[in-house]
Amino acid sequence: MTTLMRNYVNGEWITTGRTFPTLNPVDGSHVADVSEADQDTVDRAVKAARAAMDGAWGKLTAAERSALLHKVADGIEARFDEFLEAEVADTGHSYPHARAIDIPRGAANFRIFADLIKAYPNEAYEMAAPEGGAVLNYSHRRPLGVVAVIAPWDLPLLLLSWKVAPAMAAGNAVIAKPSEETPATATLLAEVMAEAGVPPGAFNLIHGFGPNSAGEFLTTHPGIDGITFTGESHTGTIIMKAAAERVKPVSFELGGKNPGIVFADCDFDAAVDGIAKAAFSNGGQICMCTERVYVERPIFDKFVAALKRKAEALVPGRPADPGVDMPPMISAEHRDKVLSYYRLAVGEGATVVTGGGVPQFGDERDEGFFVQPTIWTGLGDTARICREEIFGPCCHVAPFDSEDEVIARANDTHYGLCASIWTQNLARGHRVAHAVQAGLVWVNSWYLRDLRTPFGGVKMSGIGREGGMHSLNFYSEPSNICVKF
Ligand code: NAD
Ligand code: 6OH
Repeated sequence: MTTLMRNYVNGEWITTGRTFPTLNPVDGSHVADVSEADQDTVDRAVKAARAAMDGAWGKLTAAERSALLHKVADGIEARFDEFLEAEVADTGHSYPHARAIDIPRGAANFRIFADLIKAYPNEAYEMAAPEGGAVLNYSHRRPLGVVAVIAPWDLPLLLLSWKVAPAMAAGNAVIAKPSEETPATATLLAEVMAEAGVPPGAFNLIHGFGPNSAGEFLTTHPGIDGITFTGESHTGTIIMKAAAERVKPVSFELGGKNPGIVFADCDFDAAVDGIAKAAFSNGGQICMCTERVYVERPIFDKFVAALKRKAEALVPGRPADPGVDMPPMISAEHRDKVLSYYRLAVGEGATVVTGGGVPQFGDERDEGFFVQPTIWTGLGDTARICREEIFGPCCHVAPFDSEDEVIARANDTHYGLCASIWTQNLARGHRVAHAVQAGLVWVNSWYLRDLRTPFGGVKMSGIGREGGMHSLNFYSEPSNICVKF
């Protein structure tokens, strides 16, 4: 029997007249049908969220919300295997990846914000009143109200919960829309919310697409008090215009064209390993992946050869295949986009060091959406494949001759999400990290995350920071209370 994933509104499961299918990207097989939220469903979700703010949910203390969110984390852990199977079926992620990252981070996101909300400090200032007497100013934080969460497909549960958890910890009612490509773990999350006893309307789930569908209905809705979004920069510009109509706050984590900078004094093996991870993890489908690699000239040839060996050792395949570490692209459409860049690279005159095509399996995986990990050299920085986000397992590697030169080239982009720097000269590591225009810079590592730290991008890579107290700052608004006594 075909599974139907439904919308979850005001504690009830809702179907509409329209459904859309989701496919398993490993072999193109049908996973489930999904009920697409229409305008009426979105209206009901907004109304339910508002009622929750005015009702049981809005009356909970921070400690009570914290306890509920820990129960949500418990619920994810208790149903770990169901979440795992759901994420793997939607994304084609390998089991080791989903087991180590996708699902544990879903639970961890709820735990960290459940803990932080209990330690969230308020400011207080004392001063003397001019006419005598004392004055105490202190800030009192209120939730924004009804928050729209729009998530992408690359790390579905991780990225949705990264925003749902702090929004709810801060006391907001949430309407979450997962990507149309990956609705399964969000649907399980709604079940867990219900089981944990989250009051109706505090967490609502709507399914659908962006334009002229659930995403647009939600982000243009007059009843929304804030929007938090992860996805493409272009989508961010559309959502920001919608939010501007009513001057609503937005928090955006958007695209990137992230540089990896490798100095000749690096720990060579660690740098090759780190850049290979940064370029090819999850098939390059993580916003922090590296598609521009700059290598100091004395080690350039040796580095390219070593990176080629890493790329060619990657194993594409089914999530349970032994050693698999190269998942498919999320969809046929995304595969076609990546392949169009593979063709463009050749058209632009790149040297294809490895890859550039589609792996052949001779079985059902040929119906899936795989591409080969690909490395190019030989292009200038103005080439389109060196400037546009591809979001696939590919990178261009270019030589450089000086620190100043590589900083300028790394910064010559509209994006600014993250960068990695590889050097054993710590002073240089700090110096270059300060000069690179990015929201996150790793020195001798990549995608090491401490969830308390600010996360987000500069330029077209985003607006605002989430993570730890930065998230709680976005999802609440301070009022200054000034008391004379
Ligand atoms: P996308 O922008 O196409 O879609 C993201 C979400 O927005 C989906 O849920 C989609 O349905 C919705 N959406 C699309 N158009 C909309 C509209 N007009 N109004 C409202 N909602 C709309 O992005 P994607 O293809 O799902 O994800 C890949 C992109 O996301 C890449 O650019 C990647 O860099 C970026 N990304 C960034 C981060 C980050 O933290 N900076 C993290 C993950 C992904
Ligand atoms: C983007 O694809 C990945 C973002 C990762 C996080 O937000 C995180 O918290 O690890």
